[in-house]
Amino acid sequence: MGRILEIDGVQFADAGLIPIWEKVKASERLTREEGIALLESADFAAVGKMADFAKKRVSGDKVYFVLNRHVNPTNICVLSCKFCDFAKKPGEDDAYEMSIQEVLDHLDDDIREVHIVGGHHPTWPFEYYVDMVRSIHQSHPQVQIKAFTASEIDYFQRRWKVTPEESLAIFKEAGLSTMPGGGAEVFSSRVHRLLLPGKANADRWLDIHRIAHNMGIKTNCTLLYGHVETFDERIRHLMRLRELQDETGGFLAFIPLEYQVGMTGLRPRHTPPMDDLKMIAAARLMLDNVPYVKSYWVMLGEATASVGLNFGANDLDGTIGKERIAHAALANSPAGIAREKMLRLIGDAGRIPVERDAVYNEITVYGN
Ligand code: V47
Repeated sequence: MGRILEIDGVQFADAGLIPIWEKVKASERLTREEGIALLESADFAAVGKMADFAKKRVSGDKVYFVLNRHVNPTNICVLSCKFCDFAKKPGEDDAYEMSIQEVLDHLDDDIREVHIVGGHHPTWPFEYYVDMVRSIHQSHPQVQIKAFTASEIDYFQRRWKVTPEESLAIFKEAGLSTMPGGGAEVFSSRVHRLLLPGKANADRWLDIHRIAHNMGIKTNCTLLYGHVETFDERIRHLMRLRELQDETGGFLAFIPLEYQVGMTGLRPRHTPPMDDLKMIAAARLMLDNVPYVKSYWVMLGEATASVGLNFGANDLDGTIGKERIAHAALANSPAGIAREKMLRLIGDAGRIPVERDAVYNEITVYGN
């Protein structure tokens, strides 16, 4: 760092970023080394400017959000992922199971999307999940159902011998629209061995999303960062997502999930906001083929999430209601925020709020 250089409206304190800027302007794909350089650079303002430029090419000043509800039907889980504060064993204090009626009671006619992710329950039969999707679809036909991570779809095969092709066809027929991006964590086999033994690995997670995409089911993708992974492992993860997207085009959005430290003892403190912002920016710049990058306020907090809208993100997720996974890990964001607050957070970032549905059809463009 030394002299400030200005090139095409971006000021660089870190001259090492300038070749990356040339490639971004020319819409050339970034390499692994360049991805790592973005995360390592102390010049976070320049990293953000480049990502903002790339984002504007995709969606101008629009920032999307959806009126939605997160439902986590059970926290009982056969897995013991070391990063997770949400999962409980049967009989433990705070273990819970929701009936289908309780799931339905969480919904109302204002929302457009329901997001369903839960523990890998030891005994709930596969049919219970199908009934859940069907009941939601029948009672709230206007609500698009985004349900079950690839890890859950993998578990349905291990536990109930229903292949991903079979389960996804059944869920689709019952009313499922899209799949969430959870369960990917970090694709590195080192991290897998350390933190999530027994969970669907990278190849399996990607395979299940490939199957969904080939069946016409759009999905999201995630990275859980800020625990034991390295920058190199983060960028390799993004590159595997980019590769699958080149093949199928089935990913709608990428969500960088900031690890919530909770009580797991994995890390003493959460990722500093500047590093969260660089993570969003690096994702935008590496994932040149994924249209939406979320600034996930539940994990980032509202203030950082709003700033993230100037660092390459073009989606604030949704109003959410009662989220339990991050809050079990002591996230200090509110449990749900209203449409007015969404509009304010997007307005504060100087962007145009656009209410969307689950597959990014625009419902209302505000402020026009
Ligand atoms: O897969 C678990 C993560 C994910 C912690 O697709 C944790 O639109 C942080 O996938 N700190 C579930 N994260 C959430 C998820 C998601 C969220 C919002 C939108 C979408 C989407 C998907 O939560 C899990 C896991 O990676 N998780 N524990 C924790 N302590």
